[in-house]
Amino acid sequence: MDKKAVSALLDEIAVLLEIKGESPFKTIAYVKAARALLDHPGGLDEIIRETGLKGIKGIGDGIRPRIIEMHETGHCSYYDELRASIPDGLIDMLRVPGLGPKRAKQIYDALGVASIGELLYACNENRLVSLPGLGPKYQQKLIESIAFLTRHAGRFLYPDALAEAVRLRTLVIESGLASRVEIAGSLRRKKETVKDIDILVATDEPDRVSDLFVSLPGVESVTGKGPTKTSVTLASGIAADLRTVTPEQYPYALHHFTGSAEHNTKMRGRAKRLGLKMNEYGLYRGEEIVPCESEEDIFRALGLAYIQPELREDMGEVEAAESGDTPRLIEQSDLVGLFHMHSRYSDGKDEIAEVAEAARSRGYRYIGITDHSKTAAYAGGLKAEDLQRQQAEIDAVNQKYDEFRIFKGAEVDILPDGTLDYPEEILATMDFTVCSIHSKFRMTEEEATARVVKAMDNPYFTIFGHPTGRLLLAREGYPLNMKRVIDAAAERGVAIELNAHPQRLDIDWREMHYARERGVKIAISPDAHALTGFDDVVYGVGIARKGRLGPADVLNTLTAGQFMEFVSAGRMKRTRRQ
Ligand code: DGT
Ligand code: CA
Ligand code: ZN
Repeated sequence: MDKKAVSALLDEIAVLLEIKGESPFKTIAYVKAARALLDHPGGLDEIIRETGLKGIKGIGDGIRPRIIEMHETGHCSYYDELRASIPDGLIDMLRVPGLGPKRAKQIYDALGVASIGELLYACNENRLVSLPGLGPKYQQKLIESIAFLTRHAGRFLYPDALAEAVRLRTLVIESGLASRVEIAGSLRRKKETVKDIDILVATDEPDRVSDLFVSLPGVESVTGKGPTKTSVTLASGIAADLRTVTPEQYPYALHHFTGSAEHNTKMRGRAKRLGLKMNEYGLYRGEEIVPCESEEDIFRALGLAYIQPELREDMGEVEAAESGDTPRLIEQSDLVGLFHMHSRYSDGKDEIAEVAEAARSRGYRYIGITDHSKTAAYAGGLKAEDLQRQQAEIDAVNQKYDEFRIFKGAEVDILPDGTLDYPEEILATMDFTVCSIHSKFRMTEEEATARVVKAMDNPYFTIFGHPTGRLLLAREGYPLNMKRVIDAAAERGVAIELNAHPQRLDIDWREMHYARERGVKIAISPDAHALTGFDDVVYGVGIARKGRLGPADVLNTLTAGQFMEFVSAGRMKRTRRQ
């Protein structure tokens, strides 16, 4: 087991201990050890070899041998013991958002509820309200959470599925049995969540490729094995389909299996109108194949400019390609700077100087530091005096650089009444702000929209942070009339964030088309709480491409000077409106 797997298992032990009602100290010790291990530099092999796990703050004597056992044997007898003493259904219930281990155990003990289905039944029968500390509101929340879970069941976050897909692809390539191997489906389209992995292979030896595929490490079960399609389920729970075609069929198949189904339907309709027939194996005029060596050739044969995979969602991309232009979509290398990062002053892990150096070494020319504002106490929100110290420190670090700049900002809470969480005289000390909602999510669409629009009236509002507050596969956002929000942003010279965290990817790409039309700039932001957060930028770029954004649509392609002009233009616009 590697560091990540061991750390995850320690976290699981903590959860099991909590279900068992063990002392909180014991539980916390495992959570701390998990965290400490993850944060310790280097791989697990290296850490154990160099330290024997001794002298690492957070890893105590009791837990050390368990980690070594996991590392050496790939499992943990203590965990196995705990796990065997708790019903599977009870563990499964923890997938319900908002249901923690303690409450799950309470409901299990009192009502004998031991599965998600039984839990839903018990809620609908109004049985939870009789339990101490649980009321009708909580019961209703669980009903909604279960509905959410069912709706999103069987989907995976993009980076999780991508990592598995890349691993499988590499192994197939290394076999030397295939001339082409590509990840297709929703992963190739860079969708925020995916149902499964689709891998397409061009080969003259389909049987050998299929045999190899089912024997790859991580394959837990084989769910289908036909002449052209092999289906497996991986240990991580993700299903993967492998399709084999001949090298001649490959371009047509690549287009077909990239999808989306809706895009394909549109393309087939177009082919038909041109007197052609299109399927996964070819493009035909009567009996004769229209020869294509690449996807570009296929689009050309249909009188279309090339359409990048990210755009193939039947969101107007086929119509746009009729005019012959392939849009220049944003690339990571277009990003000049990054906004929205946290430092140690609030809930970030690193010093401002470290964040700056990490950004600079990755080629960025500026960053915006945005620690949390005072009301966000759970995230170490900054009081006025902390902010002063933080800004002095930024000034000091900025002194060291000529060609790099740290902008002073804050992630300012938009309070329930639509005011910002700092008074004007404090906001005036900042170069810019990211303003976001972190409290009182339960609002009607009208209330939420009014809250945001009112906040945007404030001249110091620069970027609207993670607009819907959603957490993919875990939590729906608050209801927001995004069209009205985008209109308001356009009128006030406010930018909107595309939060690049893979669980957020918020604003949604489907809304970005309208933002682009209205000329609202989108800031692709890592919302980094540690240096690893820089790695998330690529996911934001992928989603921005799905939203058809080019360099001119993105706020952080501006130079530092242009950005300052953007901020003051927005301020002036709003001051004049007041
Ligand atoms: P998902 O749900 O994340 O797996 O999304 P996809 O797009 O990967 O969907 P999937 O795995 O069911 O199918 C892979 C590709 O196969 C899809 O992108 C397009 C093609 N395909 C699947 N079903 C249909 C269909 O009913 N009609 C057409 N024209 N193409 C389809
Ligand atoms: Ca798929
Ligand atoms: Zn936030």
